[in-house]
Amino acid sequence: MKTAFITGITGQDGSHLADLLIAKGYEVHGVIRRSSAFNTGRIMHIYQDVHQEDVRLHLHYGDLTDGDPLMRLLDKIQPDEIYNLGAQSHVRISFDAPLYTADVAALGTLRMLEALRSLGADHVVRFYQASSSEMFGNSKETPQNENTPFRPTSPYACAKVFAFHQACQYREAYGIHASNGILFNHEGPRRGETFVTRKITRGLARIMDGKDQKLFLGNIDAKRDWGYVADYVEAMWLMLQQDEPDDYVIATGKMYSVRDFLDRAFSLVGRDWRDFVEIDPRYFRPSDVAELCGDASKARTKLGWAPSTDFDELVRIMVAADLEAENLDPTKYGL
Ligand code: NAP
Ligand code: G4F
Repeated sequence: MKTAFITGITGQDGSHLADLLIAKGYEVHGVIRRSSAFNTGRIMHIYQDVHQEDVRLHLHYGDLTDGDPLMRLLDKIQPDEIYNLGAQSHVRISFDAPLYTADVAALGTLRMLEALRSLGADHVVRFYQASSSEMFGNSKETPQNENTPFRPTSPYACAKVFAFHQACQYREAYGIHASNGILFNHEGPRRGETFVTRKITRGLARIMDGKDQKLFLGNIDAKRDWGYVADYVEAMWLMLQQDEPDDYVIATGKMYSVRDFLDRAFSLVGRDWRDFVEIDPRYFRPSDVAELCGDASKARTKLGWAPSTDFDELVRIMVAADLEAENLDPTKYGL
């Protein structure tokens, strides 16, 4: 049985990756942070309907800002694969908390790589680094691929560029099997409520339920390449199954604006978003990435990876899930 170690297991991607690895027969260890509120809601279902002796999910308290305990954990668990997904992952918030964002996303990655290196050469571990399309910033090239230069435009993106290069450097200097997944935006019903797609589908469901009258958004002209999260965690796993470590863009190759997302989501329930959406300057960023679109040809060829879910289906899945969460019946709208 293989053993995996996941930072960020309580987040959107970490929870889907845990589902995938458990289904593949792995024993999964995850780092969780102490929180004043319950923060394991996305992974609790893994414990349901299984006998205690069958539980292959183990949670450990830790933090990417605190390196020594991470080192001790890795030494104790001796994982075969490490997925470093933990981060302050909100781009807008990284402008308010730049040092903290860098501490977690940039130095946190370095702490993980040092912890891995301390395991010694006799223990071969494969390392996945959660790199981001945000690193391309306002790129001069469209679509972006593995050779496109980075032009980061936020503290978050700068931190991720540092982490990307650190993973490459440990690969070259120490022969570590470290791969970067340069993932474009990926979404689903477990997406954090303050990212724009989920904010829209949750806001729409609350409007339909009569709880809210308005939805306040920022730059709705921004364009992103949005995919479905389950496809993207499969790509992470595929990268660590390769004999050689490498870096891969993971994307759908199709770009839509926030306006397009609004159009699609509201029309599914027979509403016009213009009647409900107001622009609020609070949600604008000091600098924003106008558009991102990825070219995942390398992943297609080398990993055999392809996205399974298109934009319309992604919006449908998210709207249906948020209607259900509000105890509204999605089938009433044919969803
Ligand atoms: P997310 O939902 O925001 O989850 C982030 C995870 O990191 C959570 O488990 C969070 O714990 C944990 N975390 C935050 N600060 C930490 C710290 N100081 N120490 C340890 N753990 C910490 O993000 P996601 O969407 O799943 O994304 C996963 C990773 O992929 C992130 O690194 C993100 O930057 C990157 N990424 C995401 C996308 C995307 O479209 N989703 C695209 C490219 C790259 P709590 O639950 O306790 O907050
Ligand atoms: O949903 P977003 O916050 O995602 P963003 O900034 O693209 O970052 C996400 O994807 C990255 C991959 O490229 C990840 F690395 C990162 O961790 C995160 O998962 O915003 C998308 C766009 C932006 O241009 C933003 O300005 O939507 C625009 N937007 C418009 N109104 C809004 C809002 N974004 C948010 N969060 N909230 C709004 O009200």
